[in-house]
Amino acid sequence: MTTRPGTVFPSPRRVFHWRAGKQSIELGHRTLIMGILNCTPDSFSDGGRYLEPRQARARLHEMVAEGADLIDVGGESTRPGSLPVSAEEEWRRIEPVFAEARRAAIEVSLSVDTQKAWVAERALAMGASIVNDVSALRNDPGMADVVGSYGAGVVLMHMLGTPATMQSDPRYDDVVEEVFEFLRERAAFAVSAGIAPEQIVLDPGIGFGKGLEHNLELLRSLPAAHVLEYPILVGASRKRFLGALTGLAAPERAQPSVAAHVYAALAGAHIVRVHDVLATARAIAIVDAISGGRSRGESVVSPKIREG
Ligand code: HH2
Repeated sequence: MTTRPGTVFPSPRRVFHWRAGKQSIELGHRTLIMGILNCTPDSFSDGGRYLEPRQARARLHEMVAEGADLIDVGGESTRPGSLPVSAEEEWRRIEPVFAEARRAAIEVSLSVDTQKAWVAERALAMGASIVNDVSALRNDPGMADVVGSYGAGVVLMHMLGTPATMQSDPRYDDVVEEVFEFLRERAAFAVSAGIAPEQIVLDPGIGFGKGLEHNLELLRSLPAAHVLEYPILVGASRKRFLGALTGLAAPERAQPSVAAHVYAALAGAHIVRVHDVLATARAIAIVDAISGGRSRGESVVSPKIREG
C-alpha cells in the first residue's frame, strides 16, 4: 500500500466556481451529487431500465426529488467490452429526457454523457450545460469547439485504452502519477483549444482500464489531486472493483458505492457520480455537516453569469 507524501485525510477542499453554460456552479462548500440516467439497453448495472422514454422521464423527476444536484444523461454504455452506437441512435435514446427537462423547467443542471460532438451539441442546444466526455476530448475532434462555443462545463476523464479493450490486463508503472499526468495534459489541451479553465472538471476514471489495486490506490491518493488545481469528480458507483471486494452483483452494490463516495468526498472529491442518489445524498449530508460544509438545502447554482 502506497501513501503519498502530502496527502491529508480528511482533505480540505478548494472552492471553485464551475462555469457551465449560463450557470456558475459552486464546488467545494459541499459535495455535489451527479445522478446517473442511462438510457441504454446494455449499461452494466441498469441497462434496459430507462431505455423506454416514459421510464427515463420518471427517473429524471425521481432523482431531482431524491436530491441530485446534477443529472448525467447517457445513451451509450461504456462498460468493459461495450461497442459504440451511432450518433443518431444515441441521440434518439436521450432526446426525450432533455425535452422533458425543458418542458418541466427542472432546476437541476443537466450533463450529457457522450464522446460525440454531434450529440453534445444537440443536448446543449436543448438546455444541457455540461458535457461529460469519458474520452477527454480524444474521440471526436469537433468536441472541444462545441464545448468552447457553448461555454459548457466539461468533465475530462482518464481511460486507458477503449471500452472494448480497457480491462484486458491494464498495467501502469505508477498509476497515480500516470493518471495525474494524463489529466494535466488533457486539461492543457482543452485550454489550448479555447476552453476556459473555469469550465473544466477532472476525473481519474475509476474502472476505466484499471484493476482492483489501481482503483484503490487512485481513491487513496485523492487528497493529492489538489496539485492538479482543478475540481475533481469521482464515479465509483456499482463498479466491478466493489463486486470484487464484496461478492455482490452490480445492482446490489448500493452500500459499497455509498462507502466509496463518502471516502471520496472526505478525500477531496467535489462531485460524486452515482446511481443511488437518495442513499448517497443522505450519507453525504452527514459527511458535509461533520466537515463543516454547507447544508444540502442551500443552492450552489447562480442563475446566470454575465454574458461577454
Ligand atoms: N463511469 C461510467 C460512465 N461515465 N463518466 C465519468 N465522468 N466518470 C465515470 O466514472 C463514468 C462516466 C460508467 O458507469 P455507468 O454510466 O453506470 O455505466 P455504462 O457506461 O455501462 O452506461
